[in-house]
Amino acid sequence: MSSRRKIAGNGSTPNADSDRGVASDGALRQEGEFLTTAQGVRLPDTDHSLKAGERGPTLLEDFHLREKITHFDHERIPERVVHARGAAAHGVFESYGTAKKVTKAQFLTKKGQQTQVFVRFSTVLGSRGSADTVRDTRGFAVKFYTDEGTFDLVGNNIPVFFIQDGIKFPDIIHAGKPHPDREIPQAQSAHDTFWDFVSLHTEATHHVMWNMSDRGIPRSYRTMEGFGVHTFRLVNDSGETALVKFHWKPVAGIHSLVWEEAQIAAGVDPDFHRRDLADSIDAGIFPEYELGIQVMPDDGTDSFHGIDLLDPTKIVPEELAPVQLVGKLTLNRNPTNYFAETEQVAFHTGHLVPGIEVTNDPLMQARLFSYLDTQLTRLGGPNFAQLPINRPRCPVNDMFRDGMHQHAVHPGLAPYRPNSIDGDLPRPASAGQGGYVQVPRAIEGPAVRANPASFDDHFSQATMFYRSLTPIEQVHIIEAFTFELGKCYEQAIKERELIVLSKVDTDLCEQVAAGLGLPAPAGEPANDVTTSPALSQVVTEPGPIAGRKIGVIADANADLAGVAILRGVATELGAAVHVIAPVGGVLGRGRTKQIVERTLLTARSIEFDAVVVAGGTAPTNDIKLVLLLQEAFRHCKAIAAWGTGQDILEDAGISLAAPGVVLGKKVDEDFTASMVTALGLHRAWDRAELVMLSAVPPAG
Ligand code: HDE
Repeated sequence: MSSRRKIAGNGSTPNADSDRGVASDGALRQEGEFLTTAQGVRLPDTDHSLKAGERGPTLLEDFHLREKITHFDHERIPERVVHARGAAAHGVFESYGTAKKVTKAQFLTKKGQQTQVFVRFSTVLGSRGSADTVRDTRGFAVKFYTDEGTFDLVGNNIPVFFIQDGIKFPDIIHAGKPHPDREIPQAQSAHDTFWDFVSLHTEATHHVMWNMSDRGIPRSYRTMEGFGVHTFRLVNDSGETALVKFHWKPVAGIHSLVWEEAQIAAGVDPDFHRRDLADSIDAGIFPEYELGIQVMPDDGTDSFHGIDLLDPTKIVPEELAPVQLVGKLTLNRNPTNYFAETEQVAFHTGHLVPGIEVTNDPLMQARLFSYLDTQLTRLGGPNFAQLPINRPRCPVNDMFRDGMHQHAVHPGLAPYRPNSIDGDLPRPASAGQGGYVQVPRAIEGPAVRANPASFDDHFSQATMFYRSLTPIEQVHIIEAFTFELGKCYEQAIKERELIVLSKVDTDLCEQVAAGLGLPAPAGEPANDVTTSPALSQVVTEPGPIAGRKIGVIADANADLAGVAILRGVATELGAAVHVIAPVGGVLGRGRTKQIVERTLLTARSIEFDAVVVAGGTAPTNDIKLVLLLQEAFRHCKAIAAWGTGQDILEDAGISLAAPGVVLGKKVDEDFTASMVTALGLHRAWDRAELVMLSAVPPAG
């Protein structure tokens, strides 16, 4: 092994170029095989401080001790004020070329064009160490390193926002964060200040409905939609404009956890989503999303079918403006270093490229200020664009100079324009030369602190959302409201939120009121709302199973040949099989050999999309096995068994006749096909009635 390779094991890369310690991606790397100080002086010992005698005091002259501790003392930077908890991946975006009609942005216009990307997923409310599976909105921020400059699509997994005007952002975030006296609860909306705010700001109602729905607890980042939320203005080569909303459609389908799973995961595996993301990429099951656009005419009204396109609490139903697919994102590489990449990445809604412009949405306008401003504190000065993860992958000549953490050694004398010293460079670029020239848009009107009247409708789309869902999805919303409001101490807040719900849907309001033991106020929900079936995430046809996890319970006596066949079928389709046995080790030998990856002690049902009991497995009275099977059953997951494995299911109290329970004599084609179908449906919701997680009393 070469010395370069050895260094690679120490955090360096084999492709470091001739510039000492600088790799081909421009990042600084550690190099050399000897331990040194930050100044490169070789060190004989980093385990003992310099002392006056073995039992004596430490000497101030120990420059290595002081340098090491000082650097450690300053290892942390301020966490993001929102979206602090995140996980990220590198990837590639490939354009279908279909957006050429509406935009001149080159990374979207050329068919097959590939652009490097970095994507950071996040929760909003929690601190950096909080759990992944809390009920919250998820960030979905994508940095496209295009040849024309960096474009950031800083979106969420929910297509609307709580507030219509960015000036209220600090207020909603203060309300959602832990209470200032005790700093609890962490990463939760189930507390008084959140519900106080949203019940007093009814423009939040639509977003709250999404948060309380299954969208608030995604199964995985791989199975989550993304939205740009605001309306953007796209400009094509001929200067024609269109209003557009961006969507990310996960190829693996949209799937969520059930609430009990989310709660268990928060304790059993707080890293549930980031582990899944990293593991999938490591396993070569790359998360994929198609980028889509809804295109609306830019006719000067900024509205479409009566929907105000500048109001970020409104969606445009897909039935009115279909999502046209324009490219595919594939996440194919995990970050090398969490801090350098995931933590230091700096997104900004103002990172735009020619062909993509903003609109007057007052939420978007405030964001255009906030992101650059927040990076100054978080990343310690104005030069964060020089950090490797933030560096554009095209020439940069900005005439910016100096400042904290300046990495460049700028030659030349004249960072100003025009100049007669440095050859009058850099020079401005016209639109024809790729310059970002805004489409001229007329702006006039008195300076007022007011919203247009069209922003006053706070309920009709909340009603549309609720009524577009299937009954089981509605039950989940009812349960979520009942849980969250049930955690509030203030009676007045619960009562006020019930008044809000009475304006969304009578049945919803009555069911939540019944759960809270309060009277349901009479409201006047809109009756003439057209539903949008595209809003439901329940599938009726089985979808792909790539990325799904199957837990197979087996032991040394089990039909390991059957396990091997099941593994073969699953692997072919991109799903993973993990053998769960009473103790660790290896089962069997030769072609049917199975490595035990989980034991009954380390496995928990939340990890798996399906649980299977292998034929021949010896019955056990281990309560952990009963718990595993019952949880998977209660969460409506696919359950299967072959041969005598069925007896183990029955012993655990699983009804063999229940929907989504697959049985077979052996692992043959019928058995595996039924398994694949059950997994592709994600959950056997028909089972839900048998296993209601909480009994919501009937209204009235
Ligand atoms: Fe953000 N938001 N935001 N936001 N946002 C931040 O920027 C802000 C909003 C979103 O993974 C901050 O670098 C304001 C909507 C994501 O690094 C900050 C307003 C949407 C991320 C900020 C909003 C988002 C952020 C904090 C109201 C969805 C994480 C740290 C006007 C479309 C990006 C940072 C990452 C992060 C401000 C509303 C998405 C403070 C003022 C709406 C995904 O600048």
